[in-house]
Amino acid sequence: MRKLLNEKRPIEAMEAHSGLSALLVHNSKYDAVWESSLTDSAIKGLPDIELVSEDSRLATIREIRMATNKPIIVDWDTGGQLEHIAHWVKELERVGVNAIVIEDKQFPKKNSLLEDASHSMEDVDVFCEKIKRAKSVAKDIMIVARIESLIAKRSVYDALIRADAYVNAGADAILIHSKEQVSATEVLEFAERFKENHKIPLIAIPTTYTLPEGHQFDIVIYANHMLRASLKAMQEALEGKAELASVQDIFNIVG
Ligand code: SPV
Ligand code: MG
Repeated sequence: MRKLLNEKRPIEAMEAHSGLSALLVHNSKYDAVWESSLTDSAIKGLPDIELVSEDSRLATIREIRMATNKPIIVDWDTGGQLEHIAHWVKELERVGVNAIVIEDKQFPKKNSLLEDASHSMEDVDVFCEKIKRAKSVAKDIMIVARIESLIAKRSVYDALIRADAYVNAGADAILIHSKEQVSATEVLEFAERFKENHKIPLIAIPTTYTLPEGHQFDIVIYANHMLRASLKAMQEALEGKAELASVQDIFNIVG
């Protein structure tokens, strides 16, 4: 991941939620895999509320690691309890994860894109302690601090204050999340001001907005596209409308 960041900007990461979807991403133009809490929950028929167990998440991550040697960025939600975070960072690094993202909401978080959800932000000092504990055991795995100020309807200023604190706590990269519709105004303003003071990589998840050419983000995550594509295809198949892949297409991918 760190090597790739020296070679290419922006890195583009595509979501995968299974061995099969990871094989498809492996054979695509995308540089890295995003292992999403939303899609890893949805594929099990569950809401994205930190309900899927860590062991279950790890099993999916292992499937993905078997399918591709591209970098894997894992969405580890809030990171859970402060006392547990070091354990999970070691475990994720052991299974071959390249970057772990933890977000500054309180456990159990709700999905950031959920309409009308209220979100409780974590105390800045508590979140900094999570970053420090994660960093204290990380060897090569990157620790990414994800800022949810804009999701929680706080200001760009609040996000910038948090970013300073998280960089000082040792974060290797910052992810600024937003669900601004269509225009990317607030993340672009954040990026411009963040880049004035910090050199570490900056990450965006443009699900509800589009980034313009020449943006300053170092990693761009397409967070749910493989699951959304397969959901639509499955619904169309049930309505008798879909053009199905052949069984040979499956053999061609998995052998
Ligand atoms: C995910 O893919 O699980 C994410 C991104 O965390 S979002 O769904 O936009 O919160
Ligand atoms: Mg998530």
